[in-house]
Amino acid sequence: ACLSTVSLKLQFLQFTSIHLQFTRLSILLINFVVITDDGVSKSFLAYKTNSSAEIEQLQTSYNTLTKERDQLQTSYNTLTKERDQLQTSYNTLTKEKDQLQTSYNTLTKERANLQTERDFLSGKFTNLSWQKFESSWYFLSTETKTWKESRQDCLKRGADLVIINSDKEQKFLFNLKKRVWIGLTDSVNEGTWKWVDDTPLTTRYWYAKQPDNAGPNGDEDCAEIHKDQSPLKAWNDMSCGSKLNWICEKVF
Ligand SMILES: [Ca+2]
Ligand SMILES: [Ca+2]
Ligand SMILES: [Ca+2]
Repeated sequence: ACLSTVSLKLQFLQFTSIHLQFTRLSILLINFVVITDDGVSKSFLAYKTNSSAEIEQLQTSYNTLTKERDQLQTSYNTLTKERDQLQTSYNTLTKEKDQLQTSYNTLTKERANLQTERDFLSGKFTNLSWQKFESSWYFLSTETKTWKESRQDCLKRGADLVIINSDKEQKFLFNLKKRVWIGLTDSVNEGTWKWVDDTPLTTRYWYAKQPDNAGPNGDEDCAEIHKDQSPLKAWNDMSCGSKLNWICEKVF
């Protein structure tokens, strides 16, 4: 039959639209069913897609998005690795913190013990007629002895003859108002004065014209503080065999 002589009845219209994620590519499908007067039916399928320009654009954005996704994947992997490293560091630091805490607790306990011990020893030292000045303890003898015997006495007490390190210390010793041996001698090398710990003499508190090495019996190789001079000009060299008081110093 000829289509122009038949009446057309549009029986059924169907379309399907598919949206693809990312690409937004859509396809429109239309199914026509035509029925002629003599009951013959025919179906036509029509479809429409995006234009090729659109498709190209979509392809480009798809590629860009793929690239971006890959970069994100790489970043994600890197970040995952970094997170794992940080986790490891965190665990290590946590362990170290615990160890330090333990050390700290132990040291705190030890410090408390040492403070108790120090207080106890301070009392003992004071009873044994030692006196404290700045960071040292000093023992002033009541007897007189030669320089060598004086030093022996100090060593027996766990100390040594005093070494003078500052004006303050010199003034403190001078104010004891006694003629005392100090830990200074030139007996090894005439004219080269050394402290008992072997350090050379740098700051001097000699009285005028001293040291003169001019004793009645020859050499004067040991140093004393002479109580009648001025505080910072008070030293004299004496014959080591003379008997004087002495001062021991214990440094803490
Ligand atoms: Ca000293
Ligand atoms: Ca001398
Ligand atoms: Ca002298």
